[in-house]
Amino acid sequence: MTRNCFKRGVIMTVSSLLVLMLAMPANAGKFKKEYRMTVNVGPSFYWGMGAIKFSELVKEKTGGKINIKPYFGSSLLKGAQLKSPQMVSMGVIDCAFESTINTSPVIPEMNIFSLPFFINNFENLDKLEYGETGRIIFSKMEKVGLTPLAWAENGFRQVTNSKKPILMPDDIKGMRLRVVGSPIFIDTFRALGADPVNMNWGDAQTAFQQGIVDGQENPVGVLLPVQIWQYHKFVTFWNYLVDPCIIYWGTGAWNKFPDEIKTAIKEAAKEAARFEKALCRAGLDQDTSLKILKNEFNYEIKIPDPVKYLENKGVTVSRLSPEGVQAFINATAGVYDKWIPKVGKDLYESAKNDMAK
Ligand code: X2X
Repeated sequence: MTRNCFKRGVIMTVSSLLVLMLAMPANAGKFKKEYRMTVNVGPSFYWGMGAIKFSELVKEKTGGKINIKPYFGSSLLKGAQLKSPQMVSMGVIDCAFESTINTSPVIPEMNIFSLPFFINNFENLDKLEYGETGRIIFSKMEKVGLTPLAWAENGFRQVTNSKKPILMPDDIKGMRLRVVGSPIFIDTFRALGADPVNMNWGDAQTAFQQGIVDGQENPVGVLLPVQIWQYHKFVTFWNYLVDPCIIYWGTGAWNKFPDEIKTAIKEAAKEAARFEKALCRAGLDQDTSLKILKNEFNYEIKIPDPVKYLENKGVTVSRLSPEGVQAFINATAGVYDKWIPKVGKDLYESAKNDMAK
């Protein structure tokens, strides 16, 4: 190719690019065609329904400029649910609607929610999330390149099994239980003398079906869509720890959004989180969440009383006596000795302060 020929080629390419740019609408090119969101569970879970709501609201509030596609079942991570925060902070995945458990490998402070028998009701949880503790946790996220947008929920985790009612630590001894791959779960169930095995959620359902494990622990919003009664006839509602979710975005990309887009996405996150939390709490907080769904979202939930629903499916639902709770607290004391230093003594104190308010 002669020099002139090359020059002409370059000029032509540049000018055709200019023509193309002029032909495009003002915002095209500024935003991606699709923003990918990782979600560990499926679309029929309350958590998954919240993720769908978030993407719908974002579309609506940004006038169609921002399109989020939820990728369910951690499919962007090949099921490796604990990898979500790294991938979002690196910008490989744009955003997440994720459990604090799945975020805890990168932000150990998230384990505050997994201390056994520490936060035991919605009131305490709300005090933490909207108090000093929540503020500290959000600031920790910002330090690792994650921009938190709103607190959402998976819920208080309840234990299910195929053997017998769990009322005292002795009942759980030797039980093979699927737990999530976060190490505090292994420590807690070992302290109770159980035989915990960790596996990703994607593998867990097969393990229930095949009876590889005797039991597992998850909130109502997970127990219902997996039809846990098919595998486990015993559920203990022990609220032994809670699993909030957080809607978050990778900071690198977030900072490039214009302010009006940031505001619209944040509003969408807050609204979707309010809806999703109400789904997860429906029938578990008297009629508070049922009213939110009906009055604010014009939404009639299919299962307004999850406990009764489980009982109707032949599940024996148990609750711990005060002595039972104390026995479990005593049996898991060692978990606090090991995990408070990891979570941070200050954060632990602030959580206690928030709950005392
Ligand atoms: O893996 C689990 O148990 C689940 C679905 O609850 C989480 O993602 C933490």
